[in-house]
Amino acid sequence: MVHGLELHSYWDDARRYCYQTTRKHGWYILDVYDTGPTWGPVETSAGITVRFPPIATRFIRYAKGRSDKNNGIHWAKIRVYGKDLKLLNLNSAKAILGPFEWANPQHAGGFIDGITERDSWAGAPTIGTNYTDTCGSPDNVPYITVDIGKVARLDAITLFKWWNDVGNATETYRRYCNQRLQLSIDGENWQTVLNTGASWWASESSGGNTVQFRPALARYVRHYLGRNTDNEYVHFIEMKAYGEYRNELDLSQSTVQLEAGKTWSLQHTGGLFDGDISQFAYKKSVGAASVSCTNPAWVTVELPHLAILDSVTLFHYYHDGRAYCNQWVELSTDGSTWQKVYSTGQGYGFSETALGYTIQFEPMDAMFVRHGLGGSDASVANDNHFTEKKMNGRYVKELPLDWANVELSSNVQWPTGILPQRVIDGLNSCDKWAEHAWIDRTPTTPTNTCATNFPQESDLPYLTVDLGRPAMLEAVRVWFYYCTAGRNST
Ligand SMILES: [Ca+2]
Ligand SMILES: [Ca+2]
Repeated sequence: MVHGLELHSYWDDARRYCYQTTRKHGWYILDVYDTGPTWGPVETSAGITVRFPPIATRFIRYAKGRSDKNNGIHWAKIRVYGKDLKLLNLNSAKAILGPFEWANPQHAGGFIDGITERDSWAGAPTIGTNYTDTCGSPDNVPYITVDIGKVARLDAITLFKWWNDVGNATETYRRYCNQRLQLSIDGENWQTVLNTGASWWASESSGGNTVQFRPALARYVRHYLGRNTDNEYVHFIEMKAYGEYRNELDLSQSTVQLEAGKTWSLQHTGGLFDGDISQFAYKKSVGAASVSCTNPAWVTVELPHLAILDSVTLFHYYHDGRAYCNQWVELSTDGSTWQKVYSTGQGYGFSETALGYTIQFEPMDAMFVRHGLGGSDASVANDNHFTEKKMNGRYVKELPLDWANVELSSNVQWPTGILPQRVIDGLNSCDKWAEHAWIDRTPTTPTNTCATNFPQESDLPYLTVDLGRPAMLEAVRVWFYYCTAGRNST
């Protein structure tokens, strides 16, 4: 998985280079940097940093033109940032053959048995002489669906087929046409990440061929495969997936807030995370009375740490198959700015079941998850029941700051007694405020507003944390003086 490049060139005379590009050449599918005919940035000893969303890749091509100082083209160094791909364990996966006349339908599992050797073809799904594809109709292409068993984030997929190392009259190595690879969360809606059409795709070899795509959530992977350059047989040998299974967050340390002004008939907030969704579990969970499709009530879960979430599953009372109206879910990192990821409007949502309802979305930072719920279509009462919540994602890991140093800015006079390292010592007690970084601007500015105290951004006091070494940062959390209620900083 690669997410950044550092491109170094000759830089001593502050030159710039044009026509710098990682644009597609042949089968390269991703362009992460392209200056076109204009000059790129002035070169320095730091090089040029290019950032992009993570993608699995093996080859990086970097082309460049002349500089604005002379005709010379100098590549000095390339640094690549990322991490190795992680193989997904497919032990619980099932390979399901499409409706074709397979030579050996009993060997469907050979597609995901971990064996990639060419000679293992007889123990892996094969279409034999009964197939007459000419790389023509895409409707007549054999396929296999792999049900991974649960939703995972997939980063890349490697496909292995029968390959030859001796060549033939027209092709050095065997190639296959009509290849498609599709991903799906639910087995119904598919995202196509490879489609060769009638063209021959990449040459086959013992290492297989890896399909490159932006990381995607999927439980089902479907692979279509046509004939090959040697003959009309179709040999699926193996599929390897790279990525990670979704991780269920431990919510036991969360806190819950119930919307003010509503009539909460049940307020057992711990019941939202106790795993119990049995028929009378609602009595030991949370519910509001007098709700309706125009008068929902919300529950906010505050996670113990910032998390990167990719789904939320909602459980309500379901034992009579009821549906609830006016449902929504929104996420926030600070509890004040919210992003909606689900809404039924004032209408009814899904019919409730023991599976709950899972809302999937692109991985998103969140510390607060708010869920609104109106009344139900059950005739018994105008109340609602939140019985359980589950969330998938991961908590953001705190970076140890034991190599770090704090430096105070030199554009202001800081009070004496400040111990800058206090800012990263993990403690934020109110009685130690004078030892943390602080400054009082009142004597020089009689009017206490942000505009008069700090007319220029260059007047602002600041501190710098030197982490001591480079790190991939995902979030920074800052505490200001909070020991007097109602204070805001700008
Ligand atoms: Ca195999
Ligand atoms: Ca529960």
